[in-house]
Amino acid sequence: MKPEENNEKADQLKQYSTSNDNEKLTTNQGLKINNNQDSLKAGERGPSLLEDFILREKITHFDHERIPERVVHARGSGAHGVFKLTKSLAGYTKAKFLTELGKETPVFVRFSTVAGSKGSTDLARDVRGFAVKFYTEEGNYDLVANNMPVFFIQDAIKFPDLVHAVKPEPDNEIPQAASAHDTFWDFISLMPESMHMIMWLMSDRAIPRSLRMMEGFGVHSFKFINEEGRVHFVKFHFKPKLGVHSVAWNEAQIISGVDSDFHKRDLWEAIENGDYPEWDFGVQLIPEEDEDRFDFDLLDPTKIVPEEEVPVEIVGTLTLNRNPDNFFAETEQVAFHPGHIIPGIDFTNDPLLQGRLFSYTDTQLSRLGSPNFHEIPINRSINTVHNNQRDGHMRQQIVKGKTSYDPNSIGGGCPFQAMMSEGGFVSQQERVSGAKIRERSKSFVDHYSQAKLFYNSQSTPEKEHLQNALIFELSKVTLPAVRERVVGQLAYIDMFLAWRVAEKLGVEVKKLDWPNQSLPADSNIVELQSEEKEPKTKVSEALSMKNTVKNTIKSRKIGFIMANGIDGKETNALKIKLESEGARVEFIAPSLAKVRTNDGSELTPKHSLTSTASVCFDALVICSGENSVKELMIPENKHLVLHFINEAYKHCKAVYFGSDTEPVYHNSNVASKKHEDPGIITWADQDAADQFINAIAQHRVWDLEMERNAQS
Ligand code: HDE
Repeated sequence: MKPEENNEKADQLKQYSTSNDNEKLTTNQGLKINNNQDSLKAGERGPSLLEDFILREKITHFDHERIPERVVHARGSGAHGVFKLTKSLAGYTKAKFLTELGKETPVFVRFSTVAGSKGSTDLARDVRGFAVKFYTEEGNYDLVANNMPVFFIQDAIKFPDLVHAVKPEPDNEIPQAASAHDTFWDFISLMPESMHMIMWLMSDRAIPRSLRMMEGFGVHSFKFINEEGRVHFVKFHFKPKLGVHSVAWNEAQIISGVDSDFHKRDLWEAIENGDYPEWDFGVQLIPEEDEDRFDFDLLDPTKIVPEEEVPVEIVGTLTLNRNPDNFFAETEQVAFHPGHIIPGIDFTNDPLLQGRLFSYTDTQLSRLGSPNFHEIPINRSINTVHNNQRDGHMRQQIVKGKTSYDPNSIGGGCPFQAMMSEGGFVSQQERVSGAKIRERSKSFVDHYSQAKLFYNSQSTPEKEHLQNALIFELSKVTLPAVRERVVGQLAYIDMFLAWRVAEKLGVEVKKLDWPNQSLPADSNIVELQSEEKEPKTKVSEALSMKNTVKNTIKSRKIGFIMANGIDGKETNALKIKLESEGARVEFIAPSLAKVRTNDGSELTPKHSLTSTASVCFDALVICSGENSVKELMIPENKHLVLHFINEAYKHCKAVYFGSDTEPVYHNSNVASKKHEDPGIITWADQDAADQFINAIAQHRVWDLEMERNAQS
């Protein structure tokens, strides 16, 4: 499906966009403006006049351009797309967009970081939001998901505490978009329920290569209800067709300086290039009667349902195929809400989800300023809205007639309630009873088993990255007691992990003896040790990125380093081969001046050696050509070229050395490469181009990271 085809939402939005064909500049009242360069003054050099309604209108509007940024998830990137159902879920839910095979539903997706302000870097170590608005015929359905399947806390009442702890510290507003500071780790050290999420946050999942290369998870258990009223618990998953891939932490920090819009730009460019990002949409289905079959509580948002215990069934494809026309109107004003739901889907009693159901309307009121935020084009349902809600700031709808109440006879009784058979939403009739209590369920008390499961499921390089992330973060913590408490927590997950981190922090590993801590007697962390369990699933392959999709180089960015005199034929042949596999080639030269090839043609570099960096590419090619190599090796260029290569090498990327590039190769750190490094391909290798393609598809040679770093 092409973006412009069959996209009702696109048509709907078009009505609101201004076209610019030969149109004249006007005020907001439609008055044509004759001079937009000068204000109205008393004489050429005289004072400006209050009478200048054009100046005042323009400046007043400008003064009010900013709206409050989201209190969390402020920095975001959005795109339009389509969801296509490939397998009907009619046995499980009556939601039409999930039952009518082949049905295409327009969507708007917003990805975000959580902690940073709107202008912060994309590459912060953080959770990513993955919020999807499905514009279904039955109303908007929002799946407000994250790229990690669990959360820090079990109860909504702790959310403001969590967010206050991770945000910049209130006295000096430092640090921006970073969890590596005292207040975050102080809070975490006292909240053992966060440990599973901390494993995810310290893993490479928190520094994705691209928004297109990360998973999405609904986190909570939701409910599906079918036509017969049968209930299943459901967990939602998005799995990227390009696989789940991340950058190195050192690389993330450099990207934040070189291109802090790295993810936003990558998403935008991919869609502009027609490399539409795609995800498989999957569900884990659990019959209602099996609710108690697990060694954890399905209502606990700090737990996953291991895929080994309940496989993910793929039922659809999410494709993003159109960039927004206007960031503010669409990506900034889009208002998600887990409570935007449709018949066939329902909530569970997960106490985190229950709190979210309150929070999101409230936040939109404060952020968008009016209960009419649903009338903003990006938020409009494609199903027409009829109700008796009226007026309010910025009301758009002009409702005819006298009645705005129900029941009425004057308006003929309209609008009518819909029966269930007509698509009216009816909540699941769940029997609920219990004393009114403010307590945590005992079934939520095991905080370490799944943290262990996650850690044990990681490959060796992933474990090392996780250890190093903890060392980095905790080294920024100034309070020794906080560091010690975190290490004490880690000891419940893995003794080696705790020891390694402790060693680098200069603290001892002491398994926390909670009752001896100076905590309130009724603190929720007291009962822990006795509840430590072995998870039923010991290792889950789905949790390691090592096992992700590695069979494509589609949309990967390959930097070709070149100078005058490159071998036009050889370079072009490699370029064509890479592009035929879907990769994107960009030329990097000492300057932006055109580069002459040895066969007399000209190439236009996109970047100069100083305007970009290796961290912006997935792989490098050092182009062949004797004269080109000579120019790359003159003193002015040499250190830049070698820095490029050595940095890419350190970040475990694939590097290809064309013929004649021996002088570059021997001057770089790569020269001492072990023969078994499959990421370094030289002129001497057989089937070099194929080997290079395979190496790029592997994403990185993480297994050789230690060796490569030792040589750097
Ligand atoms: Fe959110 N969250 N959240 N959250 N959340 C917001 O709503 C909140 C939680 C998530 O791109 C806010 O419109 C509470 C879990 C995403 O616009 C706010 C709790 C998950 C986005 C809010 C949670 C999320 C938000 C801020 C604990 C993963 C960005 C702006 C009870 C399943 C949506 C806004 C976008 C945004 C509250 C926990 C995902 C304040 C109270 C768990 C992806 O309403």
